[in-house]
Amino acid sequence: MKKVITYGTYDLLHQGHLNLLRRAKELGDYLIVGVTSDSFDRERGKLNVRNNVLERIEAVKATGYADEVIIEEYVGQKIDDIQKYNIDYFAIGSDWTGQFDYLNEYCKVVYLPRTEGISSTLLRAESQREIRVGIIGTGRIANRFIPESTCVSGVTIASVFNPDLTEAEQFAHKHGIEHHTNNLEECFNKTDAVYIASPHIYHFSQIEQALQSGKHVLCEIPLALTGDEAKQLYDLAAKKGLVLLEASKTAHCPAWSHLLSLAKSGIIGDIVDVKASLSRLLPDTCMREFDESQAGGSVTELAPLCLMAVIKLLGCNYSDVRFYSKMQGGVDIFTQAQLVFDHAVANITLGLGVKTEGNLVISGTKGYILVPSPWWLTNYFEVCYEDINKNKKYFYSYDGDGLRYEIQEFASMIFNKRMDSFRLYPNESIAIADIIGKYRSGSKTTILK
Ligand code: C2G
Repeated sequence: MKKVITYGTYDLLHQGHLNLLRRAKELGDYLIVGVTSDSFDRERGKLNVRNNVLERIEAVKATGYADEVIIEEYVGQKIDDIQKYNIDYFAIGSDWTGQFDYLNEYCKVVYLPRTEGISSTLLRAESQREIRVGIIGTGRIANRFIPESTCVSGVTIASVFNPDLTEAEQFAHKHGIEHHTNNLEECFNKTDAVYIASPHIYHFSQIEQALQSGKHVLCEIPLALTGDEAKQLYDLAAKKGLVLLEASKTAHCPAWSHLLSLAKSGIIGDIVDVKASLSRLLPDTCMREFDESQAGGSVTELAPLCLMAVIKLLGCNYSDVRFYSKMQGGVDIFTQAQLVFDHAVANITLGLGVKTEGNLVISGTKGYILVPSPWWLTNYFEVCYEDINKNKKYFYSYDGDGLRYEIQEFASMIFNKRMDSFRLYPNESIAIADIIGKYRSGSKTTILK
């Protein structure tokens, strides 16, 4: 019996894929099809895949050509599979000609003719209108957002808003954006969705106005300053059938997603303790981050990412939360928060005026996971055990400024009319805002001298 293997993403399965699979099957008696996993595709730069791995596997099975479907998860797997399954032929489309010659050492490599005039990329382009995005606010993060957005297909930056027209104009000029304004309504008229990167105190009213105007919203952290505000906004988005997503960039990066699945699958046993730290000393105290009237301080600036980690790992049902802060000029330059769950505890340490190691340690009954500083730009972590021979290190790519992953998820939610993201559900985002609100109410805080 001659065995054939082929690999692909098979997004929006089309005639080109069918022809390829038929020809591959005709090469032998038994066809194995390797379908790329979502994380493997993300890693190899395929950010715009529309169907998830389960949908893509189902589509391949439905063709009737595959005798067996496997998942391709890592570089180098092809060599392992060919040997493991005793493969005679490795088949792939002619667009890859030459690139898999190294497999000739293990089996015969056949490049099959690619079907012209059709591709997943074309189908994606045809089935989607461009999402015109308006940028609200022109600060540091907005400047990083623009180049990142060009990595995500289907997204165009159509307008930029700043209450100061000259600043809006400068930003538009710098990034080649055709429209700029100091009038929010005008920005909404030019766009389908907005990215809100304005100072914290404007988030609530700007999200509300955008949703009322029928625009999808991606909002920088913190999405809101109290749980009630966040809940109102998510309720409004649901009522309007619009996407509202908190731009918690770590929640969307590939390494973090994998870390979470590993931790949740029990590789370190039951999680009993989570410690996350984030500190950033800023050059001068005149900045917005130190301005009480602009909701500055360590908690509003730095807590959202640490709280995201705690809530994704331990859930939203904590029984108590306490804060310890060091204040300067009306804002907390250092805060440590302790969250108590019935099964675990969590500590977050935040500093705008106190420097500390910015790592994340997740401790469990069988071992622990360490994400070294800067943990929030997750690209590497280590799973550690009592027996250090069992320790394992995981490396991932974290491309550019890492905002492309959240932008891709935002676009995918809009295209697929998906109202929530498993990466950060509305109730989790509300819980984060609620903890920030509890802190700001002051009732749970001890001030350090
Ligand atoms: N294909 C084709 N004709 C098209 C489009 C695709 O013959 N018009 C072939 C490709 O050459 C490939 C298969 O269909 O053999 C799957 O294509 P994709 O889903 O685009 O996957 P790809 O990125 O090529 O993945 O590591 C190699 C990858 O696993 C192959």
